[in-house]
Amino acid sequence: MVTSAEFLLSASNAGHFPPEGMPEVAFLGRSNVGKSTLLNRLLGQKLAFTSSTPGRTQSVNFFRVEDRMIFVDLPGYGYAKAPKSVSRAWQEVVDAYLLQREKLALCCVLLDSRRGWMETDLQLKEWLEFHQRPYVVVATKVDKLNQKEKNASQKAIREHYPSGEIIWFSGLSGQGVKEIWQTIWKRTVR
Ligand SMILES: Nc1nc2c(ncn2[C@@H]2O[C@H](COP(=O)(O)OP(=O)(O)OP(=O)(O)O)[C@@H](O)[C@H]2O)c(=O)[nH]1
Ligand SMILES: [Mg+2]
Repeated sequence: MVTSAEFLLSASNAGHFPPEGMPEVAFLGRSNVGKSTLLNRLLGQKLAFTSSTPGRTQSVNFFRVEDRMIFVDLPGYGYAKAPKSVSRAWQEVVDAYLLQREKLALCCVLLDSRRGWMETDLQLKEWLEFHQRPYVVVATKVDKLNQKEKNASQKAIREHYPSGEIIWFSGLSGQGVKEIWQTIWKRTVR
């Protein structure tokens, strides 16, 4: 597993992004979907700030993972209560990140397994496909579903994502951590 990881910096605009170097893995998804929780689970330590209050992560946070890669915790979108000025700022910094970073090796697109694709998720997916950014879908909070609900969720996610990889993740049990690491390793080997 990971032997060392550290918080690097938090950037509220593109001017504060660190210089590019190691391959980057970005965590994207709606507010409260579990991005920071997943990142902490992968690293085996609580480096990213998590909260039951949506909209907690408001800037782009960079974490160094050994001397191999950078994890990037992006602020969540689709938080209805966010003022317009905040959602515009969000859009700008996230767009800048996704457009500019040449070392972006993989985007983990997180969907709440109870909700599947929401409108904003589909917009993000189209955007990633248009700009040819590689991504994988992580369905979170799977501990909240029984088997029947999980089957229904899988079917719903597949409607907009017929053949790509779906990884089922639980921040409670750690289910999926191994699979997500396998995918990350595959995409980040230089
Ligand atoms: N049961 C369960 N709860 C989870 C899971 N993942 C996250 N949570 C909870 O969901 C809430 C939000 O988690 P965060 O990781 O902070 O979500 P986020 O996507 O980083 O949110 P923002 O930073 O606001 O965009 C927290 O209360 C977590 O404990 C999961 O897999 N299962
Ligand atoms: Mg967060």
